[in-house]
Amino acid sequence: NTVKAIYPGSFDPVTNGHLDLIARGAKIFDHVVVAILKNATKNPLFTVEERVEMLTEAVTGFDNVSIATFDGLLVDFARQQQAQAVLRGIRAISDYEYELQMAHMNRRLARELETIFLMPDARYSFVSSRLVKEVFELGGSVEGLVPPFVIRRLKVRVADHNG
Ligand code: COD
Repeated sequence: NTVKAIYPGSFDPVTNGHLDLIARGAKIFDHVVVAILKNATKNPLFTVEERVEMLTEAVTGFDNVSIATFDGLLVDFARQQQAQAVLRGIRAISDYEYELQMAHMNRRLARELETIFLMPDARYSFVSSRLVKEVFELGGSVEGLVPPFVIRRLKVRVADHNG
């Protein structure tokens, strides 16, 4: 009996904090599906296709991690994938309230699905996609917080934006 977990998110872009969590999940579960939400209301910096490409590159070293996209309810996608768990990261107390709300709502929608929280290495506990984008756009270094190929894509994207 194999145990499959869905690791859902926006991943705009993937950070080393996400990758730390993927590595921890890959040790525990037989299979981890990283699932990118397609129809987020947020105004994304990278298209879903670009995010798939970056995540695919980021997980080449894992043979039990795959990348997928989804829209609609997470619980419907999890059922369709026959996953038993949803993997989420908790960086600090501030993440907890939002995560708890989602976990309870998802439990109400799908009682068989468990949400599992893992904490990243402390050196990634302050890293978020939002801050990475903000710091990079303002000319700060994000070296060590995202993979090198994400920095390359950020450079291209920000150069495009600035004409
Ligand atoms: N270290 C460790 N973990 C991290 C780090 C870090 N530095 N940064 C982020 N994480 C974790 C986050 O805590 C989260 O668990 C995960 O990585 C993904 O992060 P994000 O920011 O990309 O993901 P979100 O919060 O935008 O994802 C929200 C969902 C897409 C999961 C949610 O909106 C959803 O399920 N939507 C589908 C519709 C639905 O079912 N809605 C009802 C939900 S109850």
